[in-house]
Amino acid sequence: MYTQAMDLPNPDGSPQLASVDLEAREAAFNDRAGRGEIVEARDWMPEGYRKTLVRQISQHAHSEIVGMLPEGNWVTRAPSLKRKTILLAKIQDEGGHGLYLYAAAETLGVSRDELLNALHTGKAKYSSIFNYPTLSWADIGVIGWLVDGAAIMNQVPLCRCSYGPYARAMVRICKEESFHQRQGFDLLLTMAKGTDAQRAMVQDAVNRWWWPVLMMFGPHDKDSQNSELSMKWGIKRITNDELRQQFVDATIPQGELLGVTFPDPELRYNEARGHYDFGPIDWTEFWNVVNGHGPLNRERLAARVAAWDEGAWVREAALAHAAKQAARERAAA
Ligand code: FAQ
Repeated sequence: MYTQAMDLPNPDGSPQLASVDLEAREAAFNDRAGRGEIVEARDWMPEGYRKTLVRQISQHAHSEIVGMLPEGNWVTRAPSLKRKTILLAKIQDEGGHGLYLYAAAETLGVSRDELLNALHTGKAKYSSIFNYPTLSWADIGVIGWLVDGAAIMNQVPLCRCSYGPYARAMVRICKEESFHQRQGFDLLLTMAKGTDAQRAMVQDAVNRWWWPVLMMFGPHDKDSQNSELSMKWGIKRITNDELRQQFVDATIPQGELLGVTFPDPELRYNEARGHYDFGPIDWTEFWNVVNGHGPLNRERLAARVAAWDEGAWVREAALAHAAKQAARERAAA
């Protein structure tokens, strides 16, 4: 059992007991994570666990913030007031998700400035999917249906992640993502009941987004360098390939309801497996996008950097206000 005694400081004030070696601590931590116990910010944790969480949570936060851009492109062109308010609410939710996630990452001892600096200098990753363009209004529906659909499939198991602050943030995020997915499907269903031109627009959007959405789940399990440790520590509960398969199985019947086809000649239900078979993913395209050479990587990063630069006066004003307030309180004391 992982005990409190192990968390007592050394006599010199350093954080570890000399008698407890690191390996024993790690073994106790792994047992604890293996039993499904929740780890909190002030608990001892192996450095690798902390780093993996900072990596994943910050990439996730960046994805939410960059993910506002493809949809933001359509706010001024939404076809009705109702669709515009729904889209605005969704984009604001994504901004909120980014903020909860940056806050969860900060509990691990990194600052928001460090994380944003890594994004702005191109060192940090964010989801490959947000480097693709939104060419028509149907793309907004497809982002809700497929991109949020994939995000939910991946994120529901994260509500049971071993790290408490991340798991708790994910509960609220998943509730909001579920509204996002439904509004996307509703938008597409409306278009599917419309004109031939609208149906063609929906099909074209599905054709362009289908494969990039399957890539969202990450490389095959055999090529996923982080999965083994993340699964051992209870950060990830289900592997990349398992989640991708669950997503395909759930989505194909929804597509049939919409009357769309999927751009994969190998897609068919396999009775023996009880799952849909699907064709090979173009991993060259995936790694190109992840490594900064997708259709819109440069534009996405430039938009984030410009937003940060243009917001400098807000940060300065907030700091000046806080300094003035502190001076007033000191004078009153
Ligand atoms: N894009 O070893 P693994 C959303 C990287 S939020 C870019 O398998 P891991 C909401 C990976 O980082 C969408 N990079 O990695 C929304 C690693 O590189 P590293 C984001 C990717 O972490 C909807 C390397 O490849 N969701 O959509 C991608 O075990 C609509 C090897 O991969 C999350 O972040 C990718 N697709 O598994 C917003 C969920 N896949 O870091 C707006 C939390 C992999 O070693 C509109 N994250 N890589 O240099 C996760 O569950 C995991 O991090 C995975 C990757 C599953 C994404």
